[in-house]
Amino acid sequence: MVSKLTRRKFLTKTLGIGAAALGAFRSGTRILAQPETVRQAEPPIVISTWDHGVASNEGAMKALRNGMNALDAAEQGVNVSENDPDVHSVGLGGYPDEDGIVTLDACIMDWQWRCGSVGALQDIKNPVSVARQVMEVTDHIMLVGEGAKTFALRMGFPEDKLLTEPAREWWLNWKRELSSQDDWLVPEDVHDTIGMLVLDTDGHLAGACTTSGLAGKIHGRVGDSPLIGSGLYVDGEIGGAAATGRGEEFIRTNGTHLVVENMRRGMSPQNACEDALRRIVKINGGMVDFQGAFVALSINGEIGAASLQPGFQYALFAEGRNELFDGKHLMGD
Ligand code: SD4
Repeated sequence: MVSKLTRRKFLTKTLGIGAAALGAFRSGTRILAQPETVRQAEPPIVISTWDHGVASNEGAMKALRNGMNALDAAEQGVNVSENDPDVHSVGLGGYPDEDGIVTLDACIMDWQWRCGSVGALQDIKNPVSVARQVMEVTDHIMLVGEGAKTFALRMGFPEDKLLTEPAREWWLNWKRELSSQDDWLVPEDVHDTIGMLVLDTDGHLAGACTTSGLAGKIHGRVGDSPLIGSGLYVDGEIGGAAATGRGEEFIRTNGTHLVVENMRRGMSPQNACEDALRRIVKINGGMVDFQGAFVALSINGEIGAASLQPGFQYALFAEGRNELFDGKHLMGD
C-alpha cells in the first residue's frame, strides 16, 4: 500500500517540534524578541541565519579578531556549521537527496563584486571554501557536480564521507514513509541553510551561503544558495542579503538581489527584506504555506531580518554580544 505521508508531514511527525523549539534546544541560547525599531550598530557586525549561526558568528568574529577581513570571516564563520555533523542542512551530516547522496551548494561574495560558487558538490565538506577558490584562482564564477569535485581535489581539499549515520537513518525512514504524492517542497521544520553577512571595521562587507539544500531533493537539483543574487548578494556600496527557505522562490525573484536593490532605493534593510517577501507572497497568489527568510545588512550597519512564517531565527553578533533572535514574520500568528 502506498503511504500518503508527504515529505513535510513526515518531518513534522518525526521531529514533533517546531523550528523555534528545535533552535532553542540545539543551541541552548536564549531567544530574544526582535525589537521593532530600525537597528543599527557599529562594525564589526556578523549576522547569520538560524540557531547554529551563533557558533558560526563566533567563528567569524574570531577571524576578525585575528586581523582577518570580512571575506575571511564569512568563509571561516560558515565553515563552523559545515563542519558540525549535528547541523543536518549544511556540509558534513547534511541530509541527502532522494538517492541517498549528500550534494552541497555554496557561494561567497565580497565588497568588490568578486564571487564564486559551487553547486551539487559531493564528498567535500567545505563547499564555501571551494567556492572561494573558484573566485580566487579562476576567472569563472560557478562550478557544478563532477567538475566542481575534480577542481576541489586539485586544489587540495580532502575527500570526505558526508553521509553520517543519523543522516542515513533519516533517509532510510523517509524512503520507507514516502508518499507517491510527494511534492519535493522544503519541509517546514528543516530550514538550516546558513547565510552570513560580515561588516568589518574597514567598512568592508562580505557574505557566504552554504547548504545541503532540500532534504530528499531530486538528484541534481540545485537551489538558490549557490546562485549569486538568489541565495546571496553583496553590493559593497549598499549592503548585502542572504536567504534561507524554499530556494525556488528566491531563484524566480532573484530574492537577495531584490533586497539589496530595495536598499539602494532607500529602504531600510528591514523594510527591504519584508518587501521582497511580500513579492514572493504576491506571485504565489497572496498565500504561501512554505518558509522563506532573509537577513540583510547595510554598509552603515543597519540590520534587517524577516521571514514568511513563524519560527525563523537569526544570530546577530554586534556591539560585543552574540545573540539569537526571533525574526519578524509576515504570515501566521
Ligand atoms: C535550498 N534554500 O536549497 C535552500 C534550502 C534551505 O535551509 O534554506 N534550507 O532551497
